[in-house]
Amino acid sequence: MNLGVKDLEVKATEVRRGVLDMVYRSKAGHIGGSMSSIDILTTLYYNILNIDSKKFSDLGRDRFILSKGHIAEALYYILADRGFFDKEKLKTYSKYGSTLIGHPNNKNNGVEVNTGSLGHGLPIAVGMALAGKRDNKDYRVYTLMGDGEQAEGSIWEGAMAAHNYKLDNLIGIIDRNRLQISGTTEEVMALGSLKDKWTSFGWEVVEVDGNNIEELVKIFSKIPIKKDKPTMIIANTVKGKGISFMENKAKWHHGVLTEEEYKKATKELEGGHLNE
Ligand SMILES: Cc1ncc(C[n+]2csc(CCOP(=O)(O)OP(=O)(O)O)c2C)c(N)n1
Ligand SMILES: [Mg+2]
Repeated sequence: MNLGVKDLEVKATEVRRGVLDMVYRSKAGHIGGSMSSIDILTTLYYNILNIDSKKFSDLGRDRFILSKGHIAEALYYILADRGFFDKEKLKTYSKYGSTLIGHPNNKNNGVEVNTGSLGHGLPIAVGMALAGKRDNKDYRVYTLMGDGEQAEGSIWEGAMAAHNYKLDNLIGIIDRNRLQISGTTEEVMALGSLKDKWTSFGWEVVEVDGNNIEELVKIFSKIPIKKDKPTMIIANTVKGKGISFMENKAKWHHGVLTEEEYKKATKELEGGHLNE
């Protein structure tokens, strides 16, 4: 699938509405971090990734790993919309007995890896990218991490290995929304310059506005930026993007909406994508 920028923006708003409904219905989920990542996920799933819902086991497919697994609802909505499973099933999200549990679960077609324990997506992606090189396959491996997640030591082991094995088929994305579960990333575990850190680990690093789909399409289309080097995209975003009372508020990391808040959020999203 290869939607243009305008259609991607419309789709991102649709995904935001879908996720809002899922979280409101089940009274569970991580809405702030979903909203910040939805423009990135929409760009990947509707323009960049080479995947086919009918042939998900194809060994040549691109791989996407949602390392910040707590936003499973956004991944589930997109996978259902792309035909990996029935959209009706989204109504069971986070309900007892459903396979659509609160973190990505590979009992559902389209989910590569079970994630949720932060810090594991990148090391797994490194293994997949290395396998691709050794098998002479030309697929790419993408993984989306949080900025709070950068505190996990396993990420930096993966970072070294990716450089060591010259994995230019590996693309990391950091959702740099500057918030984590209980406050700002600088308060909880200061990150300093992520660009300097990843550059010093041997990655090619670019920074983009992660809520600007036009910029995202442009940068993803240039990969690999440097031969033999893994790429890190630092995507500056707003946590809660698109719903005014959630934007930049740590309390909406996993907040549950009242009926009044739900109505307000729905109305705001009716206006379309905020980049316009
Ligand atoms: C290993 C591990 N420790 C703690 C948690 C609990 N937890 C879930 S989300 C979260 C904050 C993550 O912040 P960030 O990576 O910035 O995510 P985002 O802001 O994009 O939602 C934490 C600490 C977890 N899922 N895994
Ligand atoms: Mg964050």
